[in-house]
Amino acid sequence: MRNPVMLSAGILGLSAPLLRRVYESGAGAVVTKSIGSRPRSGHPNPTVVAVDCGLLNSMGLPNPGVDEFSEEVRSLKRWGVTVVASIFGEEAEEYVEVAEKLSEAGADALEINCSCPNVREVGLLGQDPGMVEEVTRAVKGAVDVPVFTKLTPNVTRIGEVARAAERGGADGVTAINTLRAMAVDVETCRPILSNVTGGLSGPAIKPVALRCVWEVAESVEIPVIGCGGILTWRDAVEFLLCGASAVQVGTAIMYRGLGVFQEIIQGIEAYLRRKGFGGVEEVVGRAHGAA
Ligand code: RRO
Repeated sequence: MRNPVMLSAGILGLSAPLLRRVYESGAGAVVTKSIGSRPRSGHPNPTVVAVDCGLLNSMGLPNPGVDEFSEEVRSLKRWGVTVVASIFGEEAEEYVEVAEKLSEAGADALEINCSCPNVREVGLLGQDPGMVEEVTRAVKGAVDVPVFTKLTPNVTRIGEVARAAERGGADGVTAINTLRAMAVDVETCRPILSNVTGGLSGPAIKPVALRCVWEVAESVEIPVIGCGGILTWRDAVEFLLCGASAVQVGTAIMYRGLGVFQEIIQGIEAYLRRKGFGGVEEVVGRAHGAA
């Protein structure tokens, strides 16, 4: 990666031209929307609602299926984009099928999504350390590229789930996916999302995400990728201090546009200079007293 600020999964992640635009706006790598073995239309509308402190979604894993999406990955690689393919399944075999096809198409790394809050089968998997270990081990055994496992905050002890991913051979863990939440409309007197509940992203979840990154960093030796409510360079540095080696940015695009990547990268560089740090690695985990 040319810098440690990536696009997170789920935002602008279904088409190669859009992902290329994000990369060209400065992201160090782009993570795709989560891809499964077959096409899937997702939940009926409404699937997204802006709430006062972030974005609530219940997309329901819409994606064109791995065979069609492999073409998007091939295009991205022709254009020189660093691509992390996000994958999901209902069991280890399905994850392996998708992992093999997308790494074959040229994905530089894979992110195992076992943490979607909106599809029961996938979300439950990520709450079970045994399943997280099994899926991670199966995917690692099937591909040569680095594998990250993305964790859900919707558990009591996220450090235990991170350790399970590490035992399964993960090269890193991403923390966190969205937080289960809901919104209600006072005029219709009904929940706003068709699926009733959804996943909350954006500024509201940043303190939760920081706590999760802190606990995960204390639990594993492998790198942690921080994600959840990063809008500014200052937010990104907070994640680095808590133990993240890289960060992902998604919902911030809604607030600040694609210029957000350059703003955050240049802000981190200015911070390193002002504080006299030789590089990002001198900041990673420093709040733990480690650096
Ligand atoms: O598609 C979704 O509903 C979705 C997914 Br896969 C995920 O991982 N996180 C999220 O908030 N929404």
